[in-house]
Amino acid sequence: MTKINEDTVKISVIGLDGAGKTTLIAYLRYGRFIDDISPTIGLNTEVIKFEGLTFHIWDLGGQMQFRRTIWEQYTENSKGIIYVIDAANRRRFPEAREYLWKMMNLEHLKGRHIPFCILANKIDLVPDLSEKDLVNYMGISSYLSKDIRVFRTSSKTGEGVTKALRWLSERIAEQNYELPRLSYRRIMI
Ligand SMILES: Nc1nc2c(ncn2[C@@H]2O[C@H](COP(=O)(O)OP(=O)(O)OP(=O)(O)O)[C@@H](O)[C@H]2O)c(=O)[nH]1
Ligand SMILES: [Mg+2]
Repeated sequence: MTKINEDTVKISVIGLDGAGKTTLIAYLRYGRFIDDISPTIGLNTEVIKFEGLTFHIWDLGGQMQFRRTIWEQYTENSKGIIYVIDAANRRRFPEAREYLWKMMNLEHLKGRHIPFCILANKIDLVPDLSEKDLVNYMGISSYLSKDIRVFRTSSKTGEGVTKALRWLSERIAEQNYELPRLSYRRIMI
């Protein structure tokens, strides 16, 4: 079991219930699709090594009752946020958009250059949906910056998962005072 120490980077994974957060984390952990995952009640944490970095991943339940309390509380001190959207469920885009905006404007996240990795997940079900489409649906075209990006992913096929994580870890490493040590570790491991 990987230990948590001061080099471990805290990341919070949020998004509506059923978006595929826990499945994504399971993909990262086991390298394959795990299809019998139950809805997350409250939160779970997982420690994952990714390209020489150790991520302490906080998987925050997406059901309504967890959004106000757990999302707000447990994103504090995160070095990065992953916001997962079910790209195949257009009916819930307005709700996904509402909470994305809420979180981007949260006091402890806003203006602090904490990278937001927004995932158009379940892209295997809607292969024609582009990143630009999702940006438009979420109303975030003017928010996109070097800290806020959208990636097309599938927690089923693994498409886009490594690319998104790599971007997030690079952004975190760049903005972190531990940069030299992180870079050194990345090369050595
Ligand atoms: N086709 C497809 N199905 C997916 C994908 N990701 C997740 N699923 C399915 O979507 C359902 C919900 O996945 P979860 O990982 O439990 O979703 P969650 O975001 O953790 O949901 P909460 O824990 O309730 O917040 C499951 O049946 C998954 O198998 C994906 O990329 N493609
Ligand atoms: Mg879950």
